[in-house]
This record gives sequence, structure tokens and C-alpha cells, in this order.
Amino acid sequence: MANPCCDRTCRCCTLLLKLLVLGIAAALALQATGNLYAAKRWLGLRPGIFRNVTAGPGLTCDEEEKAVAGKHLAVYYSGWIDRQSATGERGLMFDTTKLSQTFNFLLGSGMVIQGWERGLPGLCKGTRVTLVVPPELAYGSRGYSFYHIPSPRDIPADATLRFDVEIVNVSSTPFPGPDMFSQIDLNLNGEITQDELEAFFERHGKEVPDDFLASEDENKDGAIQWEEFSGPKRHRPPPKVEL
Ligand SMILES: [Ca+2]
Ligand SMILES: [Ca+2]
Repeated sequence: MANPCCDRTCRCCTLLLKLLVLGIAAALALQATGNLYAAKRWLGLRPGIFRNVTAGPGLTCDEEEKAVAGKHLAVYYSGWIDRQSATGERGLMFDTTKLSQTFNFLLGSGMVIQGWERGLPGLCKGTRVTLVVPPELAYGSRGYSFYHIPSPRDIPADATLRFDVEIVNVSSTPFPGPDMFSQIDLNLNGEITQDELEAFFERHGKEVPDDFLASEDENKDGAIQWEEFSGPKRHRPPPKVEL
């Protein structure tokens, strides 16, 4: 998965009044332009981000279960090009953690886009939330490429994105990271072949993106070694297994 990585900055509560004023201004502007989303939902402390809790406790829980800057979050999520995006194929799902492991990150550290950094704080473990994030709080005018080569799943410049996020867990200590390399390397010989790629994607009901192997295979030997793999992996190579 290409994480929703970006630059970061954690906002401070002292901006509360200013943000509230900006939120009201944004809501009025949206009403004037007939935005697809109910203007009232843009009111509050996170102007520019549509946030709607769809299940779970929302904002009410013990402090240790609340997502705040400095806490580690484990989430499932899916991301789409939003239906009101100015660019991209509206409704296209560009990424999802469904059927795989959670995406784990440190809130407030800048590991994720500003739309998440601003949209997730205050929510509780077990909450499902929809976030609609404007491009300036997502990937802006640069967009994002998942595979370092053109792909239909690339996020184009100036795209508005929609995420459905489930906060599976909140912790003061890090969760174990996913190890995608070992999940794909079925025979555990320390390299990923085209056949293993196809088997992995088939398990998830998808096709291998064109040129995926070629884009990772830096030494052009027809396989992706641990050192070449750019996805989530352990911090050292898996042990070699004689076949
Ligand atoms: Ca292998
Ligand atoms: Ca290689």
C-alpha cells in the first residue's frame, strides 16, 4: 500500500476560535456554491474537511482510547477519488486495506496527509468515519504515484479524496508493522517472482499492475529481492530457505 504519506504539522488548540470562524466562512461559501455535501457538516474545528462518523463511539470514550497527536493508530481504510473532485475518475477506489493488515502510524508525526492529521484527532477506538479531504490537505498539485510508473490508481494533481477509516486500535506504544514482503514471497526464498505477485494479487481479487515487477527489480534479474522491495517489510531480510 502506498500510505497516505505527506509532510506534517500538528495543529494546536489555541487556534480554536480562528478555526471556528474559518469553518463558518467555509460553510457559507459552500452553501452559496451548492456543494454536494451538507454545509453544516463543514462547521466546527476542522474547516475544509468533511467528517462524518458512521459507526462506533465517535468522540466519547476514555482518554486512553482517543486518537490524539502522539498516539499510535491501527486503521483499516479505503480511499476513493471523491465524487466532487475536479480531477481524476470520480468514484475510483485508489487504495484499500481490506483483506490485508491494518495500516499503523503515529498521529501527529506527519506520516499521513494533513486531512488525516486534522480529521482523526478526538475520535475513539472502534469509530468508523468518512473524511472528504480537499487537495491542499492531501496530495495537492503534485498528486501521488503508487508504483513509480503511471498507473490507473495514481492520484492526479488537485484531486479531492474520500476516505472511509475504521480506527481499530489506539495505543501509546507502536504496533508491529506489516510485512508485505513475506506475505508475497510464498516460498520464503527471499525474492518475489512474477508468479508470486500474481498469486498474491489474485488472493485479493486484483490483477498485478502493469510493470510492477520491472519497476521494483533494480538489478533486472527478473525477481524482487528484499533490498529492492519498496513496500512494508521487516527491518532485515527474511532467512533464506533451500528449496
Ligand atoms: Ca519467492
Ligand atoms: Ca532483482
